[in-house]
Amino acid sequence: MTVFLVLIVIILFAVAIWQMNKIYALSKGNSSGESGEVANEKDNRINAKLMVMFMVFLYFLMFYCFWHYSKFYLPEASSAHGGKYDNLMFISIALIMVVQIITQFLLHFFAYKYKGKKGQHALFYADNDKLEFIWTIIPVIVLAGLIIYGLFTWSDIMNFDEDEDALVVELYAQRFNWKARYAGEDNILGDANVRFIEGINQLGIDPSDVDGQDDVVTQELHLPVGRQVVFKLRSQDVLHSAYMPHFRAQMNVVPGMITQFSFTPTVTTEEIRKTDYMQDKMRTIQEIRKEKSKELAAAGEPALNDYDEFDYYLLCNKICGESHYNMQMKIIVESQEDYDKWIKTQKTFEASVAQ
Ligand SMILES: [Cu+2]
Repeated sequence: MTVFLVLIVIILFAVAIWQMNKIYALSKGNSSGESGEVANEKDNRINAKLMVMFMVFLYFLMFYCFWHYSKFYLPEASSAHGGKYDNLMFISIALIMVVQIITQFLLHFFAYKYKGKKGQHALFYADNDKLEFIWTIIPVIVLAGLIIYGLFTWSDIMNFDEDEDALVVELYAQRFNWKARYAGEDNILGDANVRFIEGINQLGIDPSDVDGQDDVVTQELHLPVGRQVVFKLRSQDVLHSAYMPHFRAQMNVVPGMITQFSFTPTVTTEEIRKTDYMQDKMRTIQEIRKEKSKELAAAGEPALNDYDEFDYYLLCNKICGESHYNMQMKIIVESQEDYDKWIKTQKTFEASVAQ
């Protein structure tokens, strides 16, 4: 790959030198009119047609990409605010699509229509206040509308009120794993600081803080469906980003400060597994894995392990080191009862220290 890139650079450099040489010769007036460097009627016609062909190619490429890559779209959001987020995204993309289809057409069509012709000169047209007003005011109104709509959506999602019964969970990022800390019976997270990290106390919970005694540290993130969750995010080392694509949630995790995000999960893990979207997706993934396993077997390597059920994941979305790609934690959205059952099986901070 490196050799290939170096070769391309050398070739492009040679072409650049060659072109500069040609420009230099042109500027000296050494070219010989018709047969030489100055474009003639035929060149102009060819270039005009190429312009139209390029436009058709661009349109084709755009629709092909939409068709071919649409299978990578995320399913409907599994959080209460997700719909608003998707709406904003859809409106922005739709607007960009409409405007670019029109402007691409105008750009290439005019290049075709007004191709160079012998004896034809451009019209001298100084200015037109009305035209300038129109093409200034329309983008101003559209952009202002889009920005205001975006700001409202943003503050709607980010400035949340904490419900009385909101579940408080800390997400703790370390290169290269996540841990979750539940606030326990009192729903208050105990103070924590890296200075307290010792032995089993990997999150640095302050052992003298009463609020921290009932905190529960887990390797899996269980969330009760339909209940607001308030995430408090901390990082032990570098900048990470907590990314939960199915819930349309992402927040930077910054060492030395606590960031937060909140959402209400609306679709349980069981429910999303049963959707047509997920069933289709799993079938495709399993086929790909089967093929890959065959290849691996042929090379004498162990086959891939089974992957038959979808799970939500919390991922890291900041390149934080060599194993960043594998920094993830399983998320299980379940009923309040199932959640209660699960959290009872987990050890409190007090109990694990005593042990
Ligand atoms: Cu990370």
